[in-house]
Amino acid sequence: QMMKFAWDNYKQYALGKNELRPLTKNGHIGNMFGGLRGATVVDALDTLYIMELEEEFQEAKKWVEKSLDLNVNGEASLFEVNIRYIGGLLAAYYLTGEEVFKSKALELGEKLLPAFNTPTGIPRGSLLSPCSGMSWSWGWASAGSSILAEFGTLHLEFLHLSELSGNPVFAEKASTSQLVLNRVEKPQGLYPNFLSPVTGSWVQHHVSIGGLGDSFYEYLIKSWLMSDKKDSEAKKMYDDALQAIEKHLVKKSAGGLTYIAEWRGGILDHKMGHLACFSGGMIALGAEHAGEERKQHYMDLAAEITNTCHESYARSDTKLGPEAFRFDAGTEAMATRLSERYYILRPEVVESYMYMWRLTHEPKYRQWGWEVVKALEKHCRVEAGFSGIRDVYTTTPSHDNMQQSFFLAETLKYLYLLFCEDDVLSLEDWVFNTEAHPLPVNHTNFQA
Ligand code: DMJ
Repeated sequence: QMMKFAWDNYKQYALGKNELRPLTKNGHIGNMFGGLRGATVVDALDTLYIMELEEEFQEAKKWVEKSLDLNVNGEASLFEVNIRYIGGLLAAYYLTGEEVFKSKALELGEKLLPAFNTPTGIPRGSLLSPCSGMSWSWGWASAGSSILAEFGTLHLEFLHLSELSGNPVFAEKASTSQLVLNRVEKPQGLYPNFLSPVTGSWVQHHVSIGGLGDSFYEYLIKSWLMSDKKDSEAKKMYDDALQAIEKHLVKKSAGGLTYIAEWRGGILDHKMGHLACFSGGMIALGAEHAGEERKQHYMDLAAEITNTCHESYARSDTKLGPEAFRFDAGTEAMATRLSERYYILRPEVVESYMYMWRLTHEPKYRQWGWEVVKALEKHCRVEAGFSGIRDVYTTTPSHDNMQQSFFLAETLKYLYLLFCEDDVLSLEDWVFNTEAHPLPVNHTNFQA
């Protein structure tokens, strides 16, 4: 019902725009996707399909067939286009077998290739009209650098593009990034967030498992799983990275909460972003494939981190979590800055509940998920859709007037899967890209 409500309102007020503005009842285009439109349609396809919202899925499919125009100009984010559009189209293809999704994914994939024309093969973050072949680094990223979570989050989709097209170029591009990262020297074994696509060296020593770093780590373990456990380079990189993270960034608060701090040139910032809360699920997913002596240890670590993220929700008045929470000056798992109190319908905490449920079957994860459902209904549902809120610490929150496309792609999908049987998109046969689009594990034989 929540998905139907979110979709129906998007369709009524914003179909063809990227996102719905539920208060003003109109559409939002934004600046992440260049000239591409319909981000919510493409992000919602697989969720509508698995929820058996047949009529709504057909509406979305029809829009893709008739109106998803890929011959567009404008500054687009390689990362966002990849995880939402390519990921969404690939998942829709694998779930339904409908050719239109495959051909659109391949056509769009071709248009992303100019971003990789750099001396190292590490792509820049942003690309203009694909036909112009121009790409550049984000103005806000340090000294022309590329961002770890952006260029490190291509592997899953690009391997499938090669598999489906028979053209190895996509897999080669993604593997080059992995190779460069594997070879570069890492401070204390950690991966900083900014790397020069020209020299292949780090530009700044900021390490985070939240924003700017997050999905790079996720794609290492998932690349290995998706390759049917053949990509041993990715697995080793994941194992080594997790050990370094645990050694240098994982801390326990005075109140006994385990969290992952950020690292700035050797100095710890005792802050955890909402984005970093995906890591409970990731560590649990990797745990059963760790060495015998570390399996239980990693499951415990995953449970502790997920518990901390739950605390960040439980300690707020709305029972939704802030964008970032801190462990300093007597504060535990709460935002201390006004600018970090908002919640924009993000999925990471329920994502970890879903993995923890599937891997442990402890009922508390379903209970925690249900708390989120109730809080979303109470504080984020407005007359024409769901909206983010500006302050999780007040029960009369002000709404931000944005129904993010990832709410339909991820938050609602993970909540649904939390209450499904384990064989609905089983973790043995599917890996979820970082936008929760399911891609099949390759039980046959493709390799980068
Ligand atoms: C999503 O687009 C993806 O999950 C991404 O990896 C991080 N940010 C958003 C959701 O919070």
